[in-house]
Amino acid sequence: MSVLVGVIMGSQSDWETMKKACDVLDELGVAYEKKVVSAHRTPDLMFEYAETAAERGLKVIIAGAGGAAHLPGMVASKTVLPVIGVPVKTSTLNGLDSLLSIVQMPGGIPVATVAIGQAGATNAGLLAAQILGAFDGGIQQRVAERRERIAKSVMESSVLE
Ligand code: RP5
Repeated sequence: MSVLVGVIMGSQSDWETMKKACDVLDELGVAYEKKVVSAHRTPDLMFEYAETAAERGLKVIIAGAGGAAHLPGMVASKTVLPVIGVPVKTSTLNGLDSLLSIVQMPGGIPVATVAIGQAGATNAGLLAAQILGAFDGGIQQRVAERRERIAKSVMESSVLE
């Protein structure tokens, strides 16, 4: 199975959050790779990763970072693949710093920004699968089935007394 999604993060400390994106991709049978790539600590690696991503066969990149979260935007500036940015929650500013760093891209270089923290990482995995699903009926079907399972579980577990 060829690797379609690159999941990158600025630090090992982001893994607890970014694991949620990988969990979804595992669940939906989407092949991915995962790697720590830091905009500030390993800038050359970041540029190399972004510049070679498309030729290596990746279709979507999920990039998570916290604080001065430049990774998603800088990667987006060096690839024409869609980039989904995950703002990692920080202890000092609760991830608002991460969110604003990622979402406020200048016109011309988009980053699809999801919510702060683990819910955002889950949605990043789902959004990547939905993008791929537009061209792959199997993936799209599995996304639809996942939604059906969620709806069923909500309806079965709602007890308001
Ligand atoms: C960012 O700085 C990373 O994405 C991480 O969220 C944050 C803190 O990194 P560590 O100091 O925990 O390695 O680049």
